[in-house]
Amino acid sequence: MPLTPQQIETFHTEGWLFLPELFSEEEVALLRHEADSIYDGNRPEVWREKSGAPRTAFAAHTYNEAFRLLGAHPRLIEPVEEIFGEHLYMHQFKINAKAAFTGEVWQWHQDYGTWKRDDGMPKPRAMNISVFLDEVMHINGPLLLVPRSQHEGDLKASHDTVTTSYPLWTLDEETVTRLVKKGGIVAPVGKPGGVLMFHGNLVHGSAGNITPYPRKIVYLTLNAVSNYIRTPTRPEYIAHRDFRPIEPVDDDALLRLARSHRQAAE
Ligand SMILES: O=C(O)CCC(=O)C(=O)O
Repeated sequence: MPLTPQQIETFHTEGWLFLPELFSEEEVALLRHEADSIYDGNRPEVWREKSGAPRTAFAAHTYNEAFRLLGAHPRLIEPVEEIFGEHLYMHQFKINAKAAFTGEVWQWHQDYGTWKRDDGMPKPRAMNISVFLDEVMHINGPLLLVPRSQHEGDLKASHDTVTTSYPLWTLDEETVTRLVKKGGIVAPVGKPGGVLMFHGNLVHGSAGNITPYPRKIVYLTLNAVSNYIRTPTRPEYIAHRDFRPIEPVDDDALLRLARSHRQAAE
């Protein structure tokens, strides 16, 4: 379903857009189940918190059928193609766990800050579009966004390799305070199946999760094909080198797979 002109305008002004219930419970239940079995395995693409709990699983679309279909799903690819007016390839794919009781912080940052410095991405013509696999609540570490901060461009950042297990180019407190004074902070919440898209320069982060409620979110980082990365430094499974345009699958492909899994289990 194409974005409405009003949604496109909101995205350009505010830097983010939330689309509730874009995926059904049947579709999301399969993804949740597959995510948990990926976390339970010991693939090198699964990164862990210092406690050993899963933090993120990279590149599941390359080895798991349900996530392959999600990574080429028209409900995710088409809105981003509409914004950029160009075909897209997958720059990064990750399933962030924010595990119950132990999920750790994501420091304040802009995604493009890392894509530019670590991967040599020329312009902020990439963005994250994310799918909630669990209910995201105000209490279980939702994403915190600073609306309209994308208009500030690429901000000064420093490489934080110590706060968490995942190195990130992060913003200082003075910068975040200045931008929050202007734009405030929002925390989009919603049921599993909701989709959040946000501009590559939108300032965001998330707090730790000390509740018994896990908060899994899948992030597709979709990059305009002409904006392919020039000087990657991170492993292939974190910053992909396959720049071929994504060909969307059928809209019901994930639902069909969910049904076939269910039948096989009965
Ligand atoms: O999942 C989260 O809480 C934050 C993830 C994030 O900020 C990112 O991947 O850039």
